[in-house]
Amino acid sequence: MSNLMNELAVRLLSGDVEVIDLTQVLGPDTPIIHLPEEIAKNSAPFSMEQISKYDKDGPAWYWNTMTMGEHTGTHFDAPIHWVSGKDYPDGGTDTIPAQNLVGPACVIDCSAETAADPDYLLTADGVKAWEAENGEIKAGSWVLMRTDWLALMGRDNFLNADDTGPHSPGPTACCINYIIEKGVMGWGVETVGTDAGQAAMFETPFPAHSLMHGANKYGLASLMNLDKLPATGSILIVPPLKIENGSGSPLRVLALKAK
Ligand code: 23J
Ligand code: MN
Repeated sequence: MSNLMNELAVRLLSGDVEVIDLTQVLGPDTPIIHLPEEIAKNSAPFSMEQISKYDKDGPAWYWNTMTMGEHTGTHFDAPIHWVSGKDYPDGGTDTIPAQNLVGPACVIDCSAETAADPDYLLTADGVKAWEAENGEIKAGSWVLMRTDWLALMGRDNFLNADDTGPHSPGPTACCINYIIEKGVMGWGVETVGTDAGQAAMFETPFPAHSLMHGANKYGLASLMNLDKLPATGSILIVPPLKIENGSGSPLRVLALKAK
């Protein structure tokens, strides 16, 4: 085992193991979800207030106070985020076992389908087709849906909303049930939330939220750079802030990948 860590250290230092950043910049222009005002309250956008900048308020230091919702930008969804996961004693950002926050990634490329149809839904059959090419999804893996969404829509049209609501890709309920059966750790996407834009209207509303969190599993939203990862073989590092009783948190998402 010590050989393994030594080898990893050598390969990180030589650049044979690359660190890929899957995180969007977090700032006032970071896209956030917008829920219909009639049904729900919305989250505060990101803002920052300067405390000092090497000036009279702090002569040698620069720092800020930040305000934002837990589900802002590239962020982690904990099981207690959803009512279906509310009773898991290890389902909050402070109680999730650290061992669950580093693990292998399976990247399913849905970029062509999404470019053709922004409401594209990944099905269980789509996942099975990926497995036929790349091998079975192993228990403990993260499943990541690559859509190249930021490059396709830009920050300004990230929600892609019209009078019929937001239009962005996501999973079907069958897809989520299938990966839960496989024993996955979590589900990650490049869109604003883990569910499709139209998921409020599904027969099982918000399946990535209700089913995943109901099974004590995790979500990642607003990822980017999934096009830089191989279909299998990368390791994801996804620790949310240790917020007491937190439902989620912005985070830096990193992946390790052999060159
Ligand atoms: C609250 C209500 C509905 C949704 C969400 C949050 C998210 O997408 C989220 O960031 O978890 S769909
Ligand atoms: Mn969220």
